Amino acid sequence: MDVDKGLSASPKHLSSKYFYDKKGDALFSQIMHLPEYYVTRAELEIFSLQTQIIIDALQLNPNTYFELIELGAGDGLKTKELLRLLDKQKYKFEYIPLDISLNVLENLEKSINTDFPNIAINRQHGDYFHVLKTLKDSHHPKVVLFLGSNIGNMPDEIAKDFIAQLGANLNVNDKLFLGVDLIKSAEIVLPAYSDSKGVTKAFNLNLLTRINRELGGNFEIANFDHQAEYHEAEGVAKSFIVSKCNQEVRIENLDKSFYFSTGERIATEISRKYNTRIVHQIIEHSGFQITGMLSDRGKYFSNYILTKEA
Ligand code: AVI
Repeated sequence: MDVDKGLSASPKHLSSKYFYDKKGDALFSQIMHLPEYYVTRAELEIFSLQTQIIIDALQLNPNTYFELIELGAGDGLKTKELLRLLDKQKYKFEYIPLDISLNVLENLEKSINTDFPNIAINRQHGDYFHVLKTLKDSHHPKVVLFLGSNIGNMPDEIAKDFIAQLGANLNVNDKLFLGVDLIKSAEIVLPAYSDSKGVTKAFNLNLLTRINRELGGNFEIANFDHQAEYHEAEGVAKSFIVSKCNQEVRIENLDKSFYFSTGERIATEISRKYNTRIVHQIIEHSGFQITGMLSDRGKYFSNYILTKEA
């Protein structure tokens, strides 16, 4: 349905949430290690060098049981830095990672059980909006981690709505630890979304391979290219799939053909970059206040501590 709607629209679009099948997970994992993709490294630096500062900023009480919920947990690389210190300092908590990919969650659970046998883990499979409703079921204090600038893949209005819903489902003093990529020059941002090895290209075009496999499409992948765009004034990196020629593509399960002209683009992803003004806009009317902020030494990335107020 989404695919039909997106490819019938003008301009055409496909949702970035469909990037993450098994191949997409593996490609994103590669992206995180690319020299051009500074995002993961910058946030990992914050988690490795400022772990105690994070714990202090979250105002956790070692004797009060809490839930550590991670939205879009991925491989948990950064979170493990925090888990290690919480475990060492004998905090009482349950780690609840949520991800849209079951494959990613299974791997994460295995590695947490191996690395941290004392930490209770309760994985949740689904999309972000799904977890919101389950939050109210428990009355323990909560820390929600939303890292990696994952929020940047939502248009501002959706992000605002999401944070408001999150706020409405949390209690006073609960925390949202939000990781955002900061607005910076195109010289730095653009290569992160159009790397020299073509991994991001493969990640983007995998959407078409997925439509071929799951919906009986006949996309000729070589007839499409990857394109990234970023203007510092706007602060949003945008990814597109571009048709290299005039062509028609048949999608059997939709019983429909779609026409692409040379140079025509399918919008596939936005990655918003932030500053404190934009974070303020996004949390407006959500009941959250900014009560802290940490950055890496290069000032590429920030983690905001948002506290739910009365
Ligand atoms: C998951 N997300 C925050 C990544 C980003 O930077 O927007 C996805 C990504 N797309 C291309 N490269 C990485």
